[in-house]
Amino acid sequence: KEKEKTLAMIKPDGLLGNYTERIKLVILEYEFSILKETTTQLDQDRASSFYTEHSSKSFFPSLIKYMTSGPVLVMVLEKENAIADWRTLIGPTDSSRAKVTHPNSIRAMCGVDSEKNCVHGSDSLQSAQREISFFFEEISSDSCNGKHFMASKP
Ligand code: YYY
Ligand code: MG
Repeated sequence: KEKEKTLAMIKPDGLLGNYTERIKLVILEYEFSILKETTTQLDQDRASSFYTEHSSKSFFPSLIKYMTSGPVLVMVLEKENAIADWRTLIGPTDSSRAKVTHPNSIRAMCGVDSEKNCVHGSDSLQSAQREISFFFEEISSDSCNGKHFMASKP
């Protein structure tokens, strides 16, 4: 089976709570390679764009406020079945439920509720490609005639 890439993010409460090293130990224990990583501060526009699929949800304004409240750490993880395996490791969206139903998941370990859930993982091949490009392949239209640079995609 071919290797797959996914986007993982440690959200503001994960960084604030000093969970980065613990999360990276899980990443290495499960034999993901960390191909790229960067720390960035999202502003309103970028956070809204990242979560555009949820823009009509009632929780959206609060989510954007939270996601812009501090820096995030984004990583491109690679291994066989990376997208599904990372989603399994992080657990359900609501950390308070995860603590009951998936106590060994990352969201159970370091999240709080359905908003402050500590980590993100791409949910499909399509979103993984979009989200990796969102953080790591922003080439200005001036520098490549409006075409996206695809070199690091499989
Ligand atoms: O993919 P995942 O992060 O597990 O959940 P989504 O349903 O895609 O929601 C994205 C994001 O939105 C979630 O990580 C926290 C936030 N959110 C929320 O604040 N309140 C909810 N009831 C549901 C989701
Ligand atoms: Mg999602």
